[in-house]
Amino acid sequence: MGELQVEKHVKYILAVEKRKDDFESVVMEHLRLNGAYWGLTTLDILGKLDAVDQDEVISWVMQCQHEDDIAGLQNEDGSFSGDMWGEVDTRFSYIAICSLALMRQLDKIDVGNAVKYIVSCKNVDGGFGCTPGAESHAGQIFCCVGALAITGSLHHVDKDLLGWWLCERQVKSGGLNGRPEKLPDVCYSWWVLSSLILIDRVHWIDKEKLAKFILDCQDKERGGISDRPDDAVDVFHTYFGVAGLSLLEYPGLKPIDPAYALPVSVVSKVILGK
Ligand code: 3PZ
Ligand code: ZN
Repeated sequence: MGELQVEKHVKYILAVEKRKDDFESVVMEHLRLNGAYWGLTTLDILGKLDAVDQDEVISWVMQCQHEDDIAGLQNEDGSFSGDMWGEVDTRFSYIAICSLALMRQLDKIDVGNAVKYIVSCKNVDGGFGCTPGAESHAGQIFCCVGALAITGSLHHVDKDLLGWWLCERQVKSGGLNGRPEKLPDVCYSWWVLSSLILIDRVHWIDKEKLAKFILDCQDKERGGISDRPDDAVDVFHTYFGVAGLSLLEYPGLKPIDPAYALPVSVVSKVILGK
């Protein structure tokens, strides 16, 4: 497996950032703000944020802001739509609650109703889906448990039942999958592990085997991390791999907050003012 290739991953992220005009990047245009978040947060966890020109990043991010606001997307039943077209999903509840908490503006929405909607998406297996009655999925569980953690509502979660479902996601190789019978994938190291930490059940999986699985997904020559060993790397799995290793307390990495998916240092600065 070997060690985390810190310098190689920094080089890989900087190269992706520069390569804005090739085919792959044009196809991914709508993902560029997500890409900036994945790339910059990875650099921060690795302690290498000074590798980018911060003023340049800030002015580019500011260009992406629109007039419309998050609170306007909350519906009568407490759910959130993703945009003006109206699709409803607990992913949007998480994004709204996480962003407003970071801006200390949760008072702009009906938090009680938002929590009620998320709880209505809870299933008999202890997990959560994207809408009421929809199948449990680890990505959706992270969104719901994260939003409940941020709003201080984790008492709505059956921790033993959900912990059981989540720890069953670990397969022989040590990796985690998102649903029963699926292949393991590095990004589920984040969705599953962060949820287990938030409900105090992380000791129910083999942390060492998971760390080994993530390290096995590195491209040791060119940098970057893939979904599973020997696949093509991308910024998304590079971020969730490094973030997963941070949750596993891999040496030399900055700690990441399991609910906000941002470095603990960023969350405390933004929310507590230091
Ligand atoms: C990937 N998106 O819909 S996407 C994403 N997936 O925009 C970004 N694990 O084909 C990258 N799968 C790579 N760079 C994959 C973001 C998806 C997640 C797909 C994926 C990841 C397994 C199949 C949804 C936050 C934001 C968005 C998502 C999840 C969490 C794709 C396929 C889909 C997408 C982008 C590229 C390469 C990168
Ligand atoms: Zn993945």
